Amino acid sequence: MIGLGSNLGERDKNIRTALEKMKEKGIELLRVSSVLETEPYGYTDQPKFLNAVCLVETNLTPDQLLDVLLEIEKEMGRVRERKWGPRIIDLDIIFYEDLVLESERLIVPHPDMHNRWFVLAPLAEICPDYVHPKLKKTVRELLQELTRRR
Ligand code: A4P
Ligand code: MG
Repeated sequence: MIGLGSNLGERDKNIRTALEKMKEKGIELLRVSSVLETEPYGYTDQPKFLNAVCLVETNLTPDQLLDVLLEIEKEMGRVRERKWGPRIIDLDIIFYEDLVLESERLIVPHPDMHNRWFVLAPLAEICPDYVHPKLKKTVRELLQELTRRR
């Protein structure tokens, strides 16, 4: 499961381009959520985001998948400036099957996904019953909890 976000330039086009590039690189898109406009999270003094998530099928290992995603970000001209700051495109691995992985460069499931409406809302659209392998709760439950907390 991959999360997409953009809050610079032609945001909708950036999301579409990233999806196209994933396909070109042999990542099969099984389901793609709606694209939602979301309030910036973390560093809030920045433009609104468009966010989406997609369920993919790939033979790539998590590390290889991350490499491909970083390559796409680079091809699309993303420059890393501020943590949580504005970006043309941000591609995150949210889940990888029911794998739990914490290495130097990659943490799966994404460590903050359960606190992020912009991840959980589109996820709930395409896979509400998916169980978070570490928290042992469904996406639907995580979204309900977050909504209650907000
Ligand atoms: N990395 C570790 N785990 C992962 C993973 N599961 N998926 C490492 C992808 N990357 C992972 O990422 C830095 C490094 O994280 C990668 O090189 C990889 O080795 P980054 O995207 O360059 O860093 P960043 O984006 O500046 O910081 P961070 O904490 O990753 O930010 P996030 O979590 O990506 O959040 N508000 C709204 N509404 N919508 C958004 O999409 N996005 C952010 C950025 C903030 N606020 C937002 C949104
Ligand atoms: Mg990221």
